[in-house]
Amino acid sequence: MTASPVDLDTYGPYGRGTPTYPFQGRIGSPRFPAEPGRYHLYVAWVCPYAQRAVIVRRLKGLEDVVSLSYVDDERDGRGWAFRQRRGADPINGFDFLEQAYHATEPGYPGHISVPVLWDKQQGVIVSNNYPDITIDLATRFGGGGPDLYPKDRRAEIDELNDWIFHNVNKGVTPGSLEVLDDRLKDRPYLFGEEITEADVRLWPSLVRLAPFPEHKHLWDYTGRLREHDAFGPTHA
Ligand SMILES: N[C@@H](CCC(=O)N[C@@H](CS)C(=O)NCC(=O)O)C(=O)O
Repeated sequence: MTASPVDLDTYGPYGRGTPTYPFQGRIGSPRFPAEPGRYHLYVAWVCPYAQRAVIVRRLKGLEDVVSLSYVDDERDGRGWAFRQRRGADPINGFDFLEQAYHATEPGYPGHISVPVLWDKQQGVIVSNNYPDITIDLATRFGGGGPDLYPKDRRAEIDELNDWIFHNVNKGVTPGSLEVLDDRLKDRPYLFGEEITEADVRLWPSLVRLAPFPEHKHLWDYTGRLREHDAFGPTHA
């Protein structure tokens, strides 16, 4: 089954609730061991926060380890839903993503966000806390690809990620593109020769900006990642 079409007349527009993060399980904890095949990602094609999880899954070669599906691109008052455009929910047959929340916590009052990491074995949400999801995908299942969160650079990566959140992800602040452009003048990625979690945090915001070729290094960097097969196919 899938949800009926978006119907703003009947259901009104989606009303964003207060962000709450009651689901903050971690892969690798006793409750959620890092077992291949056990977890599923619900993401939205249009959501840059969810896009990060898609990128990391691909970078680490986890396509056969963690399954993934998309909610529809549009919402009405019923929130994220599964429709024909992106397909039915292959795991639970839900029509609406809120069913995953209510299966986890009956009467759950918070807002319904993507990405969601779902535990197929216990039938509950592990996490909807997007920064934890990418870190856990990057570090808990082995997998190939770059070390996105190298132990000796975690503090620096966390610090830059925080800056990226406040100066780019939430809206570009004056001067921030110049700072990034300067940083990238002598390196292909934010931390040097290898892609890290910081690049995964930054790029989904950059590809949504109007063209900025005056920031040549940053512009080239955005194009470089666009060519990367873990990044490019995640964006229209
Ligand atoms: N701070 C965000 C992080 C993730 C996020 O923004 N996801 C968006 C889509 S890009 C979402 O599903 N938000 C829920 C909402 O709009 O109520 C949130 O929880 O809303």
